[in-house]
Amino acid sequence: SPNSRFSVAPMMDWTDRHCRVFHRLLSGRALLYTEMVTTGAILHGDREKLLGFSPAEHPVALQLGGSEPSDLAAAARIGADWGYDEINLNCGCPSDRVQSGRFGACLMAEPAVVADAVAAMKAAVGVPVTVKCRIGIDHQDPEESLPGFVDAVAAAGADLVVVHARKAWLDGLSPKENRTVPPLDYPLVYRLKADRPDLPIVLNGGLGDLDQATAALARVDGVMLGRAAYEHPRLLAAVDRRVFGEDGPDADPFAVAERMVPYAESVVARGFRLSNVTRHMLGLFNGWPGARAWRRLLTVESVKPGADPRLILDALALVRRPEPQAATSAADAVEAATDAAA
Ligand code: FMN
Repeated sequence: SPNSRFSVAPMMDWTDRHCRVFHRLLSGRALLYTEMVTTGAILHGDREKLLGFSPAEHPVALQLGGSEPSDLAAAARIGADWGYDEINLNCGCPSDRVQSGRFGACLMAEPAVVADAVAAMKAAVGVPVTVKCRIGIDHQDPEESLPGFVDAVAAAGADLVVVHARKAWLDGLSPKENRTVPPLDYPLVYRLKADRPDLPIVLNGGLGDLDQATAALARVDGVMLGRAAYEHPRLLAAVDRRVFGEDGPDADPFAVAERMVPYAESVVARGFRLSNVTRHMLGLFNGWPGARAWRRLLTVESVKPGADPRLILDALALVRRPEPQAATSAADAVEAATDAAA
């Protein structure tokens, strides 16, 4: 979709529906991904809990974990029926639990299996079907294996491929180490794109801010940011203007926080703790005076049973917008350093 030019990555435990509502208030255009949901969970589990989301989150892509084509087709159809705008297949996640079910990054070694799965998903839904992968795993030589993998899934009908530009080393590294230790190789992804003008390719991995993201957009069709977007959500406020060329002011972080109050009220009214919503908002004011007090008040108070969503306004009163000319002042540097140490 045109929104693929900028997306927020699928992240387990992070990009849940509450996080996505928050991110959507910061950017109207970014494509938002769910956490990975396994086919087994969708076929046998509590679908409202696994798949329920708010209309305000659109456009939103459902990421599936699995490898059995008929299960993936059935799960994709259920996802499309729930209103997801895209169905994505996870071929990049390295965790053990995931390997044992034969899905995630280990599928990089089985392009034919992935191609069958993509073909089955395409036959089942009308929305785009996409794949998220690594450049390779373990012993593979990505120069050699990645083009074959990508061409196989494209031939099977994949509408777009997201490439996390590092290998996954399935022996011996934790999932977290697998997001930092294997080196990034952007040039390989750029060449992959240059050789396939008709296949949309999205670059993911290590993009730390919008300067890096927009620079990469000269070479690929889209960028996907994970940790930087989650940890520094204010960067999303400039995406509509800087990536999508829209006129109008960037979303104001104070206004976004205020708009989260009625949303949090609806969540709390359904019996959930306020912290389910506020935990995603802790980084909103990183680098601004009061950011640490904001973070601390929300962290300590919103986990308490019965915490009132108006706590967000109390926390907001502790934050100050930096003076424009003082954006990189010594006071901010101290605040940022204090936050980093906290
Ligand atoms: N990738 C997936 O494809 N599916 C997931 O469910 C998933 N969960 C993640 C959870 C966390 C907490 C993090 C940090 C990453 C996860 N990833 C997952 C990987 C990200 O989607 C992304 O590929 C990776 O973090 C690299 O991008 P980044 O450097 O912009 O963060």
